[in-house]
Amino acid sequence: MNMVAESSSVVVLAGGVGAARFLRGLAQVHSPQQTIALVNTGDDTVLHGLYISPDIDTVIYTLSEAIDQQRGWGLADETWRAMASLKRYVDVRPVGSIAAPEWFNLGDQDLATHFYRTARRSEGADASLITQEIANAWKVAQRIVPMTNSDVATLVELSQDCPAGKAGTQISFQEYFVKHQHSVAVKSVHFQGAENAKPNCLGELQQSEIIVIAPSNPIVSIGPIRALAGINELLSANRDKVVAISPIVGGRALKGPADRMLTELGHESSALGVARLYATIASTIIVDTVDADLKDAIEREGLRCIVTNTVMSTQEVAGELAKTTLASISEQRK
Ligand code: FO1
Repeated sequence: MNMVAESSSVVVLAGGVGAARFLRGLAQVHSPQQTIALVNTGDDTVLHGLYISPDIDTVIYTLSEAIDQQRGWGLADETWRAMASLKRYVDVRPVGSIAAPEWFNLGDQDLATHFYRTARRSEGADASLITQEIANAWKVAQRIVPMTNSDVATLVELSQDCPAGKAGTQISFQEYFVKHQHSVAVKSVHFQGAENAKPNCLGELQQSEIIVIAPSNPIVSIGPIRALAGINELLSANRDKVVAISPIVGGRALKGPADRMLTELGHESSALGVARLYATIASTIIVDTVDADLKDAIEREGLRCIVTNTVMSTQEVAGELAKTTLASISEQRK
């Protein structure tokens, strides 16, 4: 296999769990010092006055082998005593108060990360620096960078009246995902603040040998990164070195609501639907073996299609997928 030189830089556009598993595989086959993960922060939220950055923390905890494998978020061997104590306040909080939000679970050890991020923000440190410090604390060698240092919020518009609110109401991503268990129908998604937010790593993206779009939700994980000023144009102009991995396998998302969300927003919930979303910004897409029959249709959309095992149930599969991903672009160059 024609591998990418260890000295070449690779930038991975990343969401949460799928991206984190891919990055762990990439660490087996490519120098961590030459790898940058540019991570979605549209899911970020403030609860209890604490700044919480779920995708960043999922990536860092996964790369340091501290993640709870079963849940895919938070820390292994976690305890929940602070959450249990919070319940005492639920009965006394005034109507309309956002105090004691017991629907979002923050583990006792995980809380330390949110304390640290919040305290450093209050001292004026920016998101890139704080993320670097947290990654250093967890001994992560890959460079983990938030997509921007500005606040961007992914908002989900409800398509019908439901327990989350009236049709047309916009709710935050975490209310959609965790509070309402992504069970409410979506009309549109908006990335508040993205148009004025300066993206991080524009130079690194331009200079990198390869850009990988991780197997993350194309709408709410990769969408916010694409919405930042200049990113989509940069990807289009560098399409030859962009390779995407489909997060949809056999028509279904392995985790989260990507399949339903694609359908609700008028796209096809399949690797072909994902290929269409990425056709202008990626020259190559990697799809799972169960979707081998979609290869011809995908190639008619103008992308090269590579078929391999994308379900990262073991570290070995993740390493092989990373190897195939890097080789897909270097082979194209030959
Ligand atoms: N996901 C849940 O489904 N329920 C939770 O209570 C929850 C808490 C949580 C706390 C910290 C953190 O970093 C992530 C957390 N997640 C939780 C996961 C997270 O909200 C989503 O998986 C991502 O935002 C989607 O990428």
